[in-house]
Amino acid sequence: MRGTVLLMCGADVARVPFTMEVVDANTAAPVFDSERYTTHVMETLPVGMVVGSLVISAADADPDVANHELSFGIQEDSPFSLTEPCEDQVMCCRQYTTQLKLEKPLDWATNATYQLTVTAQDPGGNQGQAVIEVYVIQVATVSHDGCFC
Ligand SMILES: [Ca+2]
Ligand SMILES: [Ca+2]
Repeated sequence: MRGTVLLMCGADVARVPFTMEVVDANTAAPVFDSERYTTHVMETLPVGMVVGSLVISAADADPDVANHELSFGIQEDSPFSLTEPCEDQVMCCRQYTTQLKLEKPLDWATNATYQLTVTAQDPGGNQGQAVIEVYVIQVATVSHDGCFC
């Protein structure tokens, strides 16, 4: 913002131009595009692969990168991790996206569903939360003795 300020001292008057810079404060918290995500994963998905069917995204309305850069995390112990966030400009906000990545083999017989709490956090510690439900799809395999399990 630019303007002119009028300085008066007795009969002397001076016009002094000024420029005012408005600095962004960290006033916005991350918001996910959905409170709940659901995805299905084959139990044979190789470790290291990304669950391609699911994209998790959150946005922070603060314009300054020091106030809107988001990091993601999963609260529970699970066979999944999250990929490095990707940044995108969507409408007025910066949006960050991440995906689930498999870190340990899945076994439908041991655990057929996972409920994960995912958090998005800005550099100031403001947080948003969402839930991811992962349904493991059983894949019939034949063992050495010929039985399907
Ligand atoms: Ca702000
Ligand atoms: Ca923020």
